[in-house]
Amino acid sequence: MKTIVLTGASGGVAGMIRPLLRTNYKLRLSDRGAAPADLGPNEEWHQADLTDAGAMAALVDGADGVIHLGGQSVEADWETVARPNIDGLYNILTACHEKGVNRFIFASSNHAMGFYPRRRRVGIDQAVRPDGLYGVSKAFGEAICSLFADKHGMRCMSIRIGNVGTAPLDIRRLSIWLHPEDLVQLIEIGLEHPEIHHAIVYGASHNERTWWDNTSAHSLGYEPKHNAEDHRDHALAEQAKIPAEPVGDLFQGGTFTGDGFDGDLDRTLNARPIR
Ligand code: 15L
Repeated sequence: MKTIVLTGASGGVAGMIRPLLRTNYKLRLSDRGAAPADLGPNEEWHQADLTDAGAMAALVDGADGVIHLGGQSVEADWETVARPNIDGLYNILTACHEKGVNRFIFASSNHAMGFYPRRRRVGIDQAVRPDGLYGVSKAFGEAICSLFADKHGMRCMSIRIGNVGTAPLDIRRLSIWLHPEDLVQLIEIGLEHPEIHHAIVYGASHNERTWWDNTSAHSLGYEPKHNAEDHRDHALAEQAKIPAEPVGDLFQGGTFTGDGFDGDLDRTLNARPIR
């Protein structure tokens, strides 16, 4: 069995995918916080902070790959975002390079592209349009994974995750939802596919209302099993409880785009595509 490091292991997404991953891999779980209460078979615990380069070197030593969910997972001030998501990501990638760990799965986010209007279909060939400092850190993450693939021969996958859960939470999530089983399928492609260099894929299930062209994932064999539309009534009922948002409802990134917005709404919405 391969040994795979999972960062952010005490978080919500990790909690949903660990039971599926540990049937196929020996997991080395890591987080800066407390260990998950439900450690299972094939799981061992290593408390470590991404900002500690020495701890990252020890963490990845002897592993076959890394699933990097760790770091700041929502919008925050620059210091809070940059320490784990910029410096920390650099630390763990450098540790992988030094220790010969060749596979790296990066949890990117839809928020790297959040300022694309909902009416636009986007793929992996358009320029990034981050919707906050968190989104900027995810665009940086994709760039540094590309660098480590090109310059150091690593095999990386950046998954632009939509929203992970057992059901979509609102109308926006009907377009971007990702069932944990489909996320695990993408991760296993990233860990195993022989031809990956740096793949950018969308972390989305088979959603009828998708805004994303996920050809890059499908060409690697991704066949999502879940469809947000099967949970349509639940999502629409939840949406009815949420107030309308003049900015957030127009863009793919939702509330992240309206947070602190004092720009030119018409220009942001109608800007000519860069490509
Ligand atoms: C993300 O990237 C966040 O980590 C998650 O908490 C959600 O906000 C998600 O995006 C989303 O866009 O729904």
